[in-house]
Amino acid sequence: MLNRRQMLKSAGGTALGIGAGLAVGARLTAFAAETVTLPFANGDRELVAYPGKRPLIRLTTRPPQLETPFSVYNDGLITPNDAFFVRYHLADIPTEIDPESFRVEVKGKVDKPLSLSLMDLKSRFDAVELVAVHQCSGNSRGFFEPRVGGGQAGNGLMGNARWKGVPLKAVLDKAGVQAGAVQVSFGGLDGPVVPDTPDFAKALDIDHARDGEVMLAYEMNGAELPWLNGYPLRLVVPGFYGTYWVKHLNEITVLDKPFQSFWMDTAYRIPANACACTEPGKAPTATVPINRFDVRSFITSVQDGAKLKAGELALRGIAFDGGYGVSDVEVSADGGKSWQAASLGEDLGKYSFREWKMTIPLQKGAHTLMVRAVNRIGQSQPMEPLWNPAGYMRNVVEHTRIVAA
Ligand SMILES: Nc1nc2c(c(=O)[nH]1)N[C@H]1C(S)=C(S)[C@@H](COP(=O)(O)O)O[C@H]1N2
Ligand SMILES: [Mo]
Repeated sequence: MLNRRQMLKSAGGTALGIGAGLAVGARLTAFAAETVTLPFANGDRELVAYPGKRPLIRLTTRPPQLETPFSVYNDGLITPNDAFFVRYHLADIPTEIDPESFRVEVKGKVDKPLSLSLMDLKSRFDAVELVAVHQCSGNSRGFFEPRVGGGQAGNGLMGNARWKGVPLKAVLDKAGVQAGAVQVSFGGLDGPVVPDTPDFAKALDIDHARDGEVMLAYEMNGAELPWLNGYPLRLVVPGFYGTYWVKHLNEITVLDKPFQSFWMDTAYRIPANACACTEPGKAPTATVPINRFDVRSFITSVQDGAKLKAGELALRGIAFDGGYGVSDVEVSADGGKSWQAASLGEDLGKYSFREWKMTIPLQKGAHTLMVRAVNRIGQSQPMEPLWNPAGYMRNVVEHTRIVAA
């Protein structure tokens, strides 16, 4: 038996517990291996290894916020657990969780409140699996012009994993949702250090919560959830931004009124218009809670600024959207004047990264490569970046400048 109460030391001196996968007595020390520079002002970051993680790009120390180095996305369609990004709002993150005594409470407007152990979830419900992209609303925020406040991330606050768990619908059905229910709220084990800071909590509309896809996940890529990704249980909300994917999930409450919380009413809101954008520098007149991903695509095989050999260039990358599924990916090698269809790789499901590939002839000289994706309902990506005050939802067609000799 592994002793999950094992404490580990990180570089900041904070004790961090660790999930399965490490033998009793193992000690990991977060250490700075090297530094990287993200391509915007003040983009210098340390690469730091935390428990259960390979060296990742550190945004903040307390709580740990870690970004995936972009090269990882070229290694395969599934993002390995030890490379998956980490985001927390509140500094008091759990350092000790006993998997035997852990319970998730299901309460509020239900006929029969439940208190479920991990064993209950695994033995009393049918397990489901789904490949889905998880992405922070503020992924790529560091590229916003004019700059906006918040974590100055490059493109590494996203990842694609195979999640396994129990449909939230099955758990709600067992508890018996009462007539008049309108939303379900979710809370986790982490909390604020200062009592005045609002505890992190999110809510979904009742129909969304019961769509059969929203999942209480206890496994990620065939292993227990990494500690920093929400061990032992997290909410998975396919196609929706990461803010709803509550980690260390221990409270599910059915409500007969819309949930009131700083994290729904004030934070994580976007302009209430079709582009979720405002004129740069301007505040929106009306807002709505952030919801589904927009369409994005990236070249992963070539980095901006690369020096290459003229001849043939094999390009590949990833594309994804909020769950309609990517239907087409096009590549331009002349700065957007002409576009050609790329071929799509294996379909791991409509919520997954989709691989694309294309080989282009490469003349000597400087070139600007671009990629854009279209989803099954015809949504695509803007040629010019859209702006909003919180720095959410960047999905501009990216430019990759290369020189061939
Ligand atoms: N308990 C808890 N869950 C949380 C958060 C948090 O601060 N606490 N942050 C949310 C946000 S904004 C994001 S982007 C994702 C990050 O998940 P990850 O750390 O597994 O990548 O967790 C979400 N769930
Ligand atoms: Mo986030």
